[in-house]
Amino acid sequence: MASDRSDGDRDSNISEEETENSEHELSPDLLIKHPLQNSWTLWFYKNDKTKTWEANQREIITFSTVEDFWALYNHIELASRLSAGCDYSLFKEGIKPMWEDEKNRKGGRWLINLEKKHRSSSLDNFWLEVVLCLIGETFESDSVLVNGAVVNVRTKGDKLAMWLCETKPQDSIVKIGQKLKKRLGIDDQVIIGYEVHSDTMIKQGSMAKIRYTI
Ligand code: MGP
Repeated sequence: MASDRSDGDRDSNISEEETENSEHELSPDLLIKHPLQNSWTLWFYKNDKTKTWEANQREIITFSTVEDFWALYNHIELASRLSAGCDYSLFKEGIKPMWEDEKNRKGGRWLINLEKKHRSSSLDNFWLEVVLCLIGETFESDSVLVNGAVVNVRTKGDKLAMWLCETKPQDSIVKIGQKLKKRLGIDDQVIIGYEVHSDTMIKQGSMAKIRYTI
């Protein structure tokens, strides 16, 4: 999963910084990291058939500053490069990325199904945008309803989901979905649905009952 991605721009930034550091002492202001409102934990799921679903979920790291987020993001593999069957989940610290967690038990998810062809064009941008919505508390007062988000890398088509802790009030749940759709630049004609976890758990076939659509 680790990749230490770097591109030309980033390389030149680092070398500029390194040059600066060696010439001057950094002022204390530049050493202070920018705290996030919440601490977030990254989880990685790898489909090992010899283990239970729960045992395949691995807690990777918790971060609580902007700088630590970018250090992590630049270090790990892009979602589009993970093997089929893997997931990344980013949840508020203390919440496990599973239906059974006390904070998820009564909640649900806004689900975005991607067509296969969108892995190369959209998956990584969408996932980054979803993550920035989370850590940037984009949903203002409704951000308290947000538990986390998951990206499922699947041969049949990748999925992105934002997990919320409640299924009501409808207007707050819908507002979050609309904002998410707007941030991702998803066309108005494309309909996304909100599923309640208790329905997803017992779904027959590939579709769970949809509570709200936008
Ligand atoms: P999935 O990984 O969310 O989707 O669920 P996938 O692989 O696209 O499969 P599909 O069924 O949606 O088409 C796959 C399976 O993982 C589920 O059927 C469950 O067996 C298990 N699973 C997924 N989640 C999110 C949970 C969870 O929160 N708790 C438990 N116990 N099992 C889960």
